[in-house]
Amino acid sequence: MELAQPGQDFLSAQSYNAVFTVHGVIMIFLVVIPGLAAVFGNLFMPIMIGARDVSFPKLNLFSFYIYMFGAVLAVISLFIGKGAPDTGWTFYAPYSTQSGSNVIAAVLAAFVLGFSSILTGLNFIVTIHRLRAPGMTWFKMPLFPWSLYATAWIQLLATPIVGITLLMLVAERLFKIGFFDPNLGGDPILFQHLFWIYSHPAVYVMILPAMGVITEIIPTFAKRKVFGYKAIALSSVAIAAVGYLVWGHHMYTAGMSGTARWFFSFLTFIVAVPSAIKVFNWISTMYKGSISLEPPFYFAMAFIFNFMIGGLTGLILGSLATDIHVHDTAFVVAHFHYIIFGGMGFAFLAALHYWFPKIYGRMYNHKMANWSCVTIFVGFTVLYFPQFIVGLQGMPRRYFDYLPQFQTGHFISAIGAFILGIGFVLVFMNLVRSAKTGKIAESNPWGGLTLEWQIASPPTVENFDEIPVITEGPYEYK
Ligand SMILES: [Cu+2]
Repeated sequence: MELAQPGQDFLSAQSYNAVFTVHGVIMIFLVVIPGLAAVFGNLFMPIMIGARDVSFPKLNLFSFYIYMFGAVLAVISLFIGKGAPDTGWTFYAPYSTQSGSNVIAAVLAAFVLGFSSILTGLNFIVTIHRLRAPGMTWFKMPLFPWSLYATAWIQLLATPIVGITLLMLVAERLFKIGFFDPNLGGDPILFQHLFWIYSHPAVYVMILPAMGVITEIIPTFAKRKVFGYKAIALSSVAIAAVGYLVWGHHMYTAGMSGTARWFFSFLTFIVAVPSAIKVFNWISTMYKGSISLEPPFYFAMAFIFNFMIGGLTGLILGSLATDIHVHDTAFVVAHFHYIIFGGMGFAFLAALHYWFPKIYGRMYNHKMANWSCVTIFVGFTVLYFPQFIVGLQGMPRRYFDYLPQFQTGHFISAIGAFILGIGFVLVFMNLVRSAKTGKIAESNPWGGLTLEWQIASPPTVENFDEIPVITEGPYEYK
């Protein structure tokens, strides 16, 4: 709304900075990182591998409490002390070491939330190693658990790095220890390196479970055995591994050596390969399938479409020459939201509509779900696509005001935001109402072959009366 037209409308420049910072902190650390893995992973990963629960249920509960504590701290940071943090969710030094706003509380919240992420990752790794049902070899495991397994290793190994980085920032602010501030003998580029060594892999914490969900939905609705099962399983692991090595692509303009820059660019192109393999496999799975057009399938199609645009524009950002032009413009904002909202967000909605009847034992209104999918997709496209264009034209991101020539794109985006909002109201109304009063759903309304569809809806406390013995692969549609 602030950007719908040039000039100051609703917010001061300072509050605008605070609003996009808080938006970033809440969405990244409280919604997108834990969203799919913690919600649907906890609900369905144990069932899908034939287990009664995760390996350490109490640790699981503990990490939920840590999450709630971190969430409260993050929200409190908006209101106490000297005002909401204004650094952007990346907390870049040296500004974050000097800003008069409430940086320490927000940083500590992110630090606390990291423990929740690490403990959940640890729990999932142990569960997948130790609790798979008899006969479920690694390559008979469904692909959503595979994606969570790859994600869990990132959570376990990468999160401590950002934890330490944020503590260094706090130490610098409180005790004037010179890590990042050149005036104290520090180096601000060091912060960017440490930050992105975690935060690039963190993008895969967000997107890998999304890919896993889509891989569950497409075979079910195409009634086809998934194409290239092993390639999809191993590409998750490949993405997790190579994803550690590409952090420098956030820093092409930060003053790294030419050698470092082309090397990071090269590795970034490599990590695109396993992602492309997945898209290829999804499309091949649908080929000659007998497709039933249900709401989860529509959300999954919207995911693939958005993810392809997000992925291809990622290549533009991964190339040195083009990145220099669009660095720190609205183009980056558009790319990021295509991956995270168009990708992870749509996958979350797909998962919600796919597993809803299993979770509540009730079915929602299909027509309304389809309309909400269309509304959200239209709103999303109208909101974010113009940002590619104003970005290419040179509109810097995170600016509270702009020159008149950027107005058309911003105005269209503002309209899209309202359409998007209406779409979410539709989803919310449909699902909340149906959770209480929807038609009773069959235990397997979509004809899924994975284990969660073979038990009652909603599942009983320990999922299975008797642990199943696995003889076939997860998507054996003949
Ligand atoms: Cu990155």
